[in-house]
Amino acid sequence: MIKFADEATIEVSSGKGGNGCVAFRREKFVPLGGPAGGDGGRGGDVVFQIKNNLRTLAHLRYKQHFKAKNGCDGEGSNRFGKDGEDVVIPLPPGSVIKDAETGEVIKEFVTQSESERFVFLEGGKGGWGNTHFKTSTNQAPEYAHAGKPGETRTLLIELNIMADIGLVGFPNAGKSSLLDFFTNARPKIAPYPFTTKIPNLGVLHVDQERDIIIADIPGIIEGASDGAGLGIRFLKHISRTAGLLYIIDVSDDNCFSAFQTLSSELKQFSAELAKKPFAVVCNKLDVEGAQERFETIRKSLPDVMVLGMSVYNRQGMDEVRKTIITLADTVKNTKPAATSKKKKTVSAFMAERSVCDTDEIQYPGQEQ
Ligand SMILES: Nc1nc2c(ncn2[C@@H]2O[C@H](COP(=O)(O)OP(=O)(O)OP(=O)(O)O)[C@@H](O)[C@H]2O)c(=O)[nH]1
Ligand SMILES: [Mg+2]
Repeated sequence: MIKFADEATIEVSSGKGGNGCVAFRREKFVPLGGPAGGDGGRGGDVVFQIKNNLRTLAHLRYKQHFKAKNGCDGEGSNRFGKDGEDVVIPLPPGSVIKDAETGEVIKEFVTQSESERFVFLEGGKGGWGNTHFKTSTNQAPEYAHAGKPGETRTLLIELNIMADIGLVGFPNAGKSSLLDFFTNARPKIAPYPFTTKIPNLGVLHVDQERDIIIADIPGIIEGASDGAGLGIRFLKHISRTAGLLYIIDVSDDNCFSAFQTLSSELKQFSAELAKKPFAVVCNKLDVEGAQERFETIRKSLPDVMVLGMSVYNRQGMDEVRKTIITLADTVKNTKPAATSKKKKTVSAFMAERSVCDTDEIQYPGQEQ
């Protein structure tokens, strides 16, 4: 099975401060020149920074130890040691930093602002050189301070992909086909279950100002919460969405219980996820008998928005598009203006990149 890099354990260390120096001024014609030992430099910090071109934690698979540079020791003639260089660890938006031992959440990156830097560990302070210890009674101190040590911590980094709309459905229902139709993503589509093995993201371009990110996750089957199929671990990636689309294949007789099965699996994963605004989309209306099944489902769920579509012959697609926009707006309308403004920038950024970009970094949607 392809492993989607959404978890990584890393060890980070800040740099040690440089030692203070013991030195004395020695110059011709300046007898007893006094102490002249400079201070040690500061150790480098451990810093995390959001990088929007990263979409997974694959880069942390190959490098798990990050160490900031130590500060340099102070020198004679009151010269300060150089500060140690920080180690900057890039993370994709949606990353959560946890203490590996306690599981305590240290930081959650919910924005996509690359300017957000999080200094996790500060480097050790540099030690004072002997100049600092000169007093009237001790004019030639023979001692200096050692630099303070850095700190080392083991961290668990988790990634929750950030998307506006999540697609939920049995395998083969047409989730990836929908993503392919509406967005720039080109996921693998095939007539067998579990074609999608890792989440795919796509951007639906609404207008100049607005894009909606849609997440297509691997199919859910009955018992997924107990580990059946690919399980429900990917559901966490749609936990921050504004709304969900349940995709139901109405060319299949299983369709009548599909919604109940899916929503109960979701509930077992997280009650909050199951409470998100949603709509049901019945797909494959072009197939014989599908229209009747669709009508039956619609009648059986009077309080739910149930739409019909066929990606195959482009039927009902406008309605589905409108529903996606309405669902994505639900959160926007309940949040303060500042937040929704941010959201725009977020998605506008996403629009600039193709989900199929080739890079050394693995992107969701790059299924091999
Ligand atoms: N007849 C018909 N077939 C469709 C339609 N939409 C999708 N399909 C087909 O259904 C099959 C499954 O489509 P996918 O989009 O891969 O389904 P999925 O839900 O992503 O499946 P998994 O990734 O396995 O969970 C493919 O063979 C599609 O061509 C439709 O509207 N009508
Ligand atoms: Mg798929």
